[in-house]
Amino acid sequence: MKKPLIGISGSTTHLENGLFAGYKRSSLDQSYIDSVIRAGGVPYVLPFNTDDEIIEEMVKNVDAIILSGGNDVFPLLYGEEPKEKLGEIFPDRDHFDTILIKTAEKLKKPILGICRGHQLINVIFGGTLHQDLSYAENISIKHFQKAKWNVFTHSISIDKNSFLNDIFESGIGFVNSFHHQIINKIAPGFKPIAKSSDGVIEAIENLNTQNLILGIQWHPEMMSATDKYAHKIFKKFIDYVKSKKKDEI
Ligand SMILES: [Mn+2]
Repeated sequence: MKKPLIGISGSTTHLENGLFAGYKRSSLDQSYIDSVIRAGGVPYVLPFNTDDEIIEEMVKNVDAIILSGGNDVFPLLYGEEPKEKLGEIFPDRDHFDTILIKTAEKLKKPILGICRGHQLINVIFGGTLHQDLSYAENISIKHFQKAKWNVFTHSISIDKNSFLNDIFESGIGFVNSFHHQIINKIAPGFKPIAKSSDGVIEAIENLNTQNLILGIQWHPEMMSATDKYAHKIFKKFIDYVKSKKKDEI
């Protein structure tokens, strides 16, 4: 059977100084690409742009999408004015990712959102975020670690009845953590499937079993080369995409 085509949302970066200061470059962390290949998928970078028709067309050409991490979500998308501790925003990318999510949902293509992608899924389907951890109550652990990207620093407990259950068989996982925003109100139609010990929603899954929409707050792509559990998340997602394709034939 052909390997599934996995579209991964890209972003844009630019150099700060010198002759090419401000000149834009399409960008995506290599680890997303390597994680998909390692798990049996064919990665396609979906380049950031602002043309709705083109964005929809890109989704039609892949079997599933992965939303990569990045800037804070624009708070007006969930009805809040920006607060003091909001980080850098990129509203055009929110628009890009929103069209990706809505098109994939409409076409019943599985969605995996990572970090910002997890947060944006929650917002697009009607949930809200805390613009910074300090605006939430009872946060007691460090969620923006000062350790290398592939080092796990905090534990999570896993919902027994979820996509993650057979990946973390013991019910406990250990993950890296590079986020200062968290889910506040979870979107209708979704359930929390992993939580840190201070109650932060670290993963969500949709209740509709016809097409998987999964959000992961940590960065499994940064760990998948060295951590079997992180690898298994990509493997199970891509295996799910494969089995879904087979059902369609
Ligand atoms: Mn965390």
